[in-house]
Amino acid sequence: MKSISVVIPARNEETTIGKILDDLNGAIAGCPQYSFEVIVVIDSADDPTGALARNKGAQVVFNRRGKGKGAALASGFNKAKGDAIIMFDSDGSHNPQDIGVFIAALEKGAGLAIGSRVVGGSDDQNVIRLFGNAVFTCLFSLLFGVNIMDVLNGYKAFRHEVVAGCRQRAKGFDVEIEIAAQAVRKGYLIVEVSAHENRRSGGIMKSHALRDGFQILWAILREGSGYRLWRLFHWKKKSGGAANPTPD
Ligand SMILES: Nc1nc2c(ncn2[C@@H]2O[C@H](COP(=O)(O)OP(=O)(O)OP(=O)(O)O)[C@@H](O)[C@H]2O)c(=O)[nH]1
Ligand SMILES: [Mg+2]
Repeated sequence: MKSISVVIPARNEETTIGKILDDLNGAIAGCPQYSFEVIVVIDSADDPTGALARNKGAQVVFNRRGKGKGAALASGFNKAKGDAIIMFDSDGSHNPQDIGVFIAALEKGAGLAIGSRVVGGSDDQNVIRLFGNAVFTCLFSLLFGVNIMDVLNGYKAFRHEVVAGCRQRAKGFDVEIEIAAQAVRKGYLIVEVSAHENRRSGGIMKSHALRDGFQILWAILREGSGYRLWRLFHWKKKSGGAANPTPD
């Protein structure tokens, strides 16, 4: 792995973007063995976040796929040239100095590294979020046969191939499910690394517990049932179509 793209979705984050990019540029300077590109994805030319990001040396990309974090990330992935991609929020929730830990996990063989707030802690959880995250992560783990603790965390790093050739359907926060599902389907190892989540340092929350909760649940059921059917089909093909193959 030589090059890394950091993709940052940002909608009306003008109060936070400058400091975040300063801190991120500092962290990047600590990883001289890699070449980095920083891509900030905004939705409209009226959003001052774009000009501020450009001033800090970031490449600014317009999301033309419709409103939402998932749509913005897909626009960024489309432009990303790195061997690996790091998803990074623009509200101060994620600590730039953690990028080294994510990169190390990929270098050790993971296809997808997810920041775990269960291990790293969070200043931004409440009962609804904790409960929702626990239920959705359990359901995802059951359907996909993996053992993870925090599938919804937006701090993720993955090999570019995880999203290559995939149609990114998720428009909103269901993107977290789609990316993890793609990694499982393509057979990549998923690991979790410790990552602390800060409270957003300015601006306004873009997520909505009920609306995004339903969207996430639907994505888990849709992707999970598709994956189970795919597994069944491949297993049947391998076993010559026998419903209950008996050992020789
Ligand atoms: N370009 C773009 N970015 C978005 C959109 N929706 C969310 N984002 C970004 O996605 C990231 C996560 O959104 P947040 O509002 O922080 O969601 P959250 O973490 O659930 O909410 P907080 O508790 O307020 O941090 C932020 O960097 C947002 O700016 C969108 O429609 N377009
Ligand atoms: Mg946030």
